[in-house]
Order: sequence, then C-alpha cells, then structure tokens
Amino acid sequence: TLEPGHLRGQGGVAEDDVRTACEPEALKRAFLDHLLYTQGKTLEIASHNDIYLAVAYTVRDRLLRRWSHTSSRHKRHGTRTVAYLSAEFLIGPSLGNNLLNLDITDALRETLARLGIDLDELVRREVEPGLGNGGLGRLAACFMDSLATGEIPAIGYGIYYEYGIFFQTVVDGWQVENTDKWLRFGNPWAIHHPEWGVEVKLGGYTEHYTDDVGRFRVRWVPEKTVWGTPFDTPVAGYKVSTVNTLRLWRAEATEEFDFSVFNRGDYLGAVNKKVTSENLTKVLYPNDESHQGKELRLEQQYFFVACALRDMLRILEHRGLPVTEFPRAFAVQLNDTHPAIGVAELMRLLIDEYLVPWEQAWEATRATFAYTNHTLLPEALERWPLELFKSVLPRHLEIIYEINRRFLNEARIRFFGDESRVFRLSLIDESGERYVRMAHLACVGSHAINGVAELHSTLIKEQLLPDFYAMWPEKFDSVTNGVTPRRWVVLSNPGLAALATEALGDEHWIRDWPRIAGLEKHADDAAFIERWQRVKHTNKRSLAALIRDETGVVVNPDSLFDVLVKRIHEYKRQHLAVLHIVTRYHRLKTQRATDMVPRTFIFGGKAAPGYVRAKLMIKLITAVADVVNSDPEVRDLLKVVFLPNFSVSKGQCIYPAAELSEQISLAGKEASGTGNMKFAMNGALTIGTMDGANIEICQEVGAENFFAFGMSADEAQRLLRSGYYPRDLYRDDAELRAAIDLIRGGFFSRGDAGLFEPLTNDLLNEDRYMLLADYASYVECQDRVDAAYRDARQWSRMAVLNCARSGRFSSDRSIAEYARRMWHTSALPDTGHGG
Ligand code: AZC
Repeated sequence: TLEPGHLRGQGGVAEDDVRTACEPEALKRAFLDHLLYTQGKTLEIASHNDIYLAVAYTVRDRLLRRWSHTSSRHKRHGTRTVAYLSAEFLIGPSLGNNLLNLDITDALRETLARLGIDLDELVRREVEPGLGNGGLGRLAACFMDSLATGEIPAIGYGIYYEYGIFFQTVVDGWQVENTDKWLRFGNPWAIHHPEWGVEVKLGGYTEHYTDDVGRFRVRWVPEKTVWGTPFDTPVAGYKVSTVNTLRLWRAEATEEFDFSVFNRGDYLGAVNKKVTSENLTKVLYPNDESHQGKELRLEQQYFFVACALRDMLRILEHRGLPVTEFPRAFAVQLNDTHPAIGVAELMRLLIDEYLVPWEQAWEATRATFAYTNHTLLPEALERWPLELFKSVLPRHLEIIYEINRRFLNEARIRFFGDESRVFRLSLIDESGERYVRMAHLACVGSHAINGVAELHSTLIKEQLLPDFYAMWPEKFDSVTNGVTPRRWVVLSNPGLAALATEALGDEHWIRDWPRIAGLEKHADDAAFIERWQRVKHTNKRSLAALIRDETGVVVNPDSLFDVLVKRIHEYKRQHLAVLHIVTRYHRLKTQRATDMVPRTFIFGGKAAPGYVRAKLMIKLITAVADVVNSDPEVRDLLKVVFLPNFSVSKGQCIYPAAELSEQISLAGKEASGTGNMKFAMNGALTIGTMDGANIEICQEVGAENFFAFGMSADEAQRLLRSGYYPRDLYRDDAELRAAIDLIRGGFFSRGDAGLFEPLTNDLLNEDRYMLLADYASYVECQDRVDAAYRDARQWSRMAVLNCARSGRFSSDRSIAEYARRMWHTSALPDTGHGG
C-alpha cells in the first residue's frame, strides 16, 4: 500500500505542474481571469453566483490537469477499469470536497480573503445536485471517492437528470414537493462532451435475415432513436494524483427537427418530438425502495446503460484492443438491478453488431458483470410486464429468452426432476401476468453477487435467491457498506478532525481510517474528553442555529440530541420513535417525571410523493412536535423538530452534532444502512435493532457501548409465523395503549380522530413491521440511554470508543474488498516515472 502523502517527493512533472498552479498568486490570477473571461464580470459588479462559478472553474482547472495525466496513464498501462453503473449518484456539494482533496483549502481561503471574499460562505451556500434518493445513491458517491483515493481506475456511469430529487418543504405539517432546478445557475463541475455522443434505439421490432455471406443475422428496427451525450465530472482522490471520471448522460433529440414532419408543415409536431426525446433524462424517479413499472423508467435505465457500454467500446477501440478484450478492460458493477439490462445489451452488441459467437459472448458478459443487491423488500424488486418490455426493447426480450432457455436447461440438469425449482429460477415470472425479473437477469449474467452487510447477504442466500444460491454458491459474497471519512468526518466535522490529528500525531487516519483506533487510548484522559465535549457542543450549537433558522424552533444545546434522519418508510419505523416520544410526553403529563433527561428529537427525511402512509408519518411527527413544543409544562425536557429537506448538505450539519443515532428498522429489513456509520464515526451512540450493519457496528464498538433492543431477524420471523397479534400487545401494555390512544383520539390533531387512523389502525390490526412487538424493549432501552447520559464523562467515553472503533466502516475498506474479490483490479498510482 501507499504511504500517505506519497505525492511529496514523487509525482514527477505532472505534479510539479499542479503544485505551481496551486500557489496563491496563480490561484488569484486564475480566479480573476475566470471572473472576467468566463463570467464577464469584474469584482465590483460580480454577484455571489459569479464569484462561486469563477472559484469553481479555478478549482476545476486544477482537477483537469491531474485528470488528463490520469487518463493517459490509464491508457498507457491498459489496466482493468471499474465501470460503476448506477441510476443514482448522490454526490453532494463539490467545492469543499475538491479543495480538501486537492489540498488547497487554506491557500485559496487566504487568496480570496485578500480580495474580500469569504470562501467558507461559498462552500456553505453551494447548491448540491440531488441525483439520488438515499442510501443507494449516496453509497455510489462514497465509492467514487474511495476508488479515486485508492487510485483504482474507474468511471461512474449514470444519468444527468435535469431535475434531481424534489426539494421538500413542510406546509402545515405536510410534506410539499418542489422541483429541484439544480442546473438553473449552471453546473461548473461538469464538462459536456457532445463529440462522444451515442445513438440509442428504442421500441420498434426485429427482422431476422441471412446476410450476403450466408450468416444468420438480426436487425433491430427501432421506433425512435435518441441521442445521448455525456457530462464528465472529475472525481479527485484525497491528496493523490488520480482523478477519475463520473460520466452522466443526457438525452437529446437525434436531430434538431424531424424534417419529414417539418416539411409537411407541422412545425410544432416536429419540435414536440425533440421535447419528447429530452424528457427521457428530465427527472429522477423519487421512489426509494419501491418499484414503479413505468415505461419512461425502463427507457431511462436502458438509455444510460446503452450509452455506458457504447462508451466502453469506444475506449476499447481507442486503446487499440479487440472487442473480445472487453472483460479484461472493464469490470462492470451493477448497483442494484437498475442497470441490469446491461447484461442483455452487452450480449446484443457482441452478437448482433460484432458477430461474436453466442458462447464466447456469454462468457465475456459473465466475466464482465457483478451485481450488488441493496434490498430484500419485495416491493423494491424490479420486474417489468412482458408486453411493456417488449414494446421498448424487442431485441433484448429475444436475447433474454435465449439466455433463459440455455440457463433453464442447465438448471434442469443440475436439479434433475425439480420442475418447480426451474419455474422459480426462470428469468420470466409466469405465475400470473408475465414479467421479466431483473434480479434473475443480473444473477445469471454476473460472476459475483453480493449483499451489503453480513446479515443481508445471509438473507439473500437463504430467502431472496435460495435457488440461485443452490445453483452457484460460489458466486455469492458479502461486502459490508462503508462511507468516506473525507466527507463525513474531515469536511463535516472539522473540530473532530483537528482533535484526531493532534491526538494521533498526523493526518494518516484520513486515508487510513482504521488508524482512528488510536483515539481509544485517550478515552480515559480527562483533558481529551473535555476537548471532545467542546467539539460536540460547538457542533450542537451550529445545528441549533440551523434548526432555529429553518423551523423557528429554539432548542437547548445542552439537551441530548437524539436524531433520526433517513428516507421516511414504514420499515424504518419513524413512527416507533414517535410512540416513544408520546410515551415520554404522557409520563410528563401524568407523573412528575422530573428525573427525565432533557432531549431534543430531531427528524429529517423525504417521503416518496406517492407514498401516502409515509407522508402521514411526517404529519404525525410535526403534529406531535407542535403540541409538545408549545406545552409550557414540558419546558425544556422534550423538544421535537422536523428539519425539512434532508440532503447531503444537511447531513453534514447533523451527523457531527448527534449524540444518539436512531437505527430502529425491523430486524431483517434494512439491508445495511450507511447513516448508522456516519453517526458512529462522529461519536454518536446508537440505539438500534440487530439489523443490517447495526449488527457489525455493535460487534465492533462493543455491546456495552451500544443500545441494542428488539427482536432479532430470526425472532421476528418466528413470531410472524407463529401468529402475530398486535392488538394483544396494545391491550396488555398500559403505556403503549396510552400512546396510541392519544394519537388516535385526535389529541395531536385538534380533535380530528380520523387523521392518523390509517397509521394507528394498521398498527393494531396488521403491523407488518412489528412496532408493537419491539415497543416495550425500545422504551426500556431509551430509559437506559437516559441513565447513561446523566454521567456526561462516561457518555463521552463511550462516544470516543464508538468513533475509535469505527475503523471497519470506511468505504475505502469496502472498495478494497470489491477490487480484490469481484473486480480483480488494483491501484494504478502515479509513480512519477514516465509522466
Ligand atoms: C439502500 C438500503 O435500504 C440501505 O440499507 C443500504 O445501506 C443502501 O441501499 C446502500 O447499500 N437501498 C436503496 O436505497 N434502494 C434500493 C432500491 O434498494
């Protein structure tokens, strides 16, 4: 492995070049030049946005110097490149991150300060691209950071949505969605490359024919074609010379006007066709873990995958390699099934366009792809109605049939006489209306299949894909998720970063996160603990200020900051947290519960616009907040806030200020979770179920430093099988009954007893996510949290241990595992020899 800071003294000409460009005078010159020549402004009349853009271009120039050296190095060495295919990349704001990775924050801050410009304000006010929903998209962004930092050649392929995830406001307690026009003021980080445009076919039919030399061929006659062009965003590694590429595709009309229509005099019709093509990449589907069988979504998926594979073929050709070298040149990772159509598309390209024989094409395809599953929820599993699929991708359906025919023959031999298993394995679901099963296509077409935490990977093998596991046990693997400590500690929590560097004696922990273990020996040092507490308190004060600005609620920075931020979903059980808050409130009103620890409950997260129940959960949180916060009897003991529009930027303010991390999904439902890792790294203690990566966090930090509650995945399933009667739990638990009755009696809805009925009735009658079964254990565990928090010194000690023992949860570790076990790639660092 590389020594941290290996750039110094090595790196050769390229690095000298970059370093000179990063000196204060050069930075100043570049900034003023961009202001004048790119923005057309002088400092006197420049707007905030002009200044931001000129700064961003100045930084991008420096990235591009390294980027050009990186790409020529990759070309020269011809090593295997990782192509990370993902419908979402939730990268967050770029400026601060790029400055950090280029190591020019201080130089630029000083340079700009002399011009009267506050760099930190530019960083704070930067708008972020919301090109993802939640965990899956953010994971892709953390992986891009770790790939670059690990100097692994990689390209992220995805979609350049014009509208990202909606902007959430809360009106009268309800979520309201607003469009996210993130490109309105320009995106300085990406470079458009129309010259690398790709034509993508859609719809139509196929023709089977014999060519002049007597070969059997298939021609796809599309109904329409769209033009895809890439926007490249440079992705710099932390203090290394590697700069990789995030390549996102935008759809355009193939021709400005359809002249045949135009000539008929239908001008508007011609323009309309252009608009329709451009609709393809207009908007990100705002569903997290629920599949919507919409034609446009299938087109989006195929569009970006087709562009990506074409682009890889272009690179291959540019490197002078034959198409059969594809798997040696690229390792393609499928981030869930959204890009799984890539399996059929690569087959189509190889057999139809390059005339590679089926067997050879299939071998190359399987060697190329690997598939990561991110969820066990049945409603998230993608399957496309056969007729819809056929109308969009007629040739791919034929190819899928052929893949399936060969695969099922193999299965029949392997599972002799077991036709029901063959039926279950099929790529086509024929149990009712017929569907194409994308997870099955991904499994058959990949050489590796992995889950994202140990429990999740086990459940994939035992419950989600047991027949595939029986067929190919060797394909199944597990890679626990991770998050990048650059963004989630260094950028978000500068106080903690400074403390860590001082305590550890150097900055090596930033690229080698397990070294954070060195903090452990300071856990009993009173002076260190005091400083740790000061950092946390400063972060809590900043968050309190943000909460006041955004919601008007004044919270006490000396109260326990108890945080639940993530997408709103029933399986994540935000309403369980509400039941606990209502229980506390009820105790306050009915007993003189004076020994209660003052707490601020902070919620954040978006609900899918069509997910009525999740939106009602937001209303429930805000309704409880309104009552509790305005009850004078409650005083400072209980505050509830819902911070609108949870995003990467918001997360950067929230995780560092949190003391208690709520990870309360029903065991067996959360594949991994990654927020849980961000909290632990920033020294929050977790209250959590034995679900996803919580289990591994608990193992690492030690059960004595973790508040575990609730049923295990096994216990939950057994209870469900033996008959689960939530109403009995309600009947037998007075506190639970009181909490539910307050809600359904209309106490939090000005007497409107009907408002929350969809939620409370469900809890009493079905309770799919078994809140009532875990309620008592959760509340009891929260009482233990209170007791622990009363000893501030001991609490901080546990917090330090959580951070110090989070070494496993860096995405650098995840990427190292993928690289070794799935991709068979290694780092290609700049040695400084040969430029
Ligand atoms: C999420 C999982 O819910 C979360 O547990 C995991 O940490 C994350 O992926 C990254 O692996 N899944 C999604 O966001 N969406 C889908 C479709 O699975």
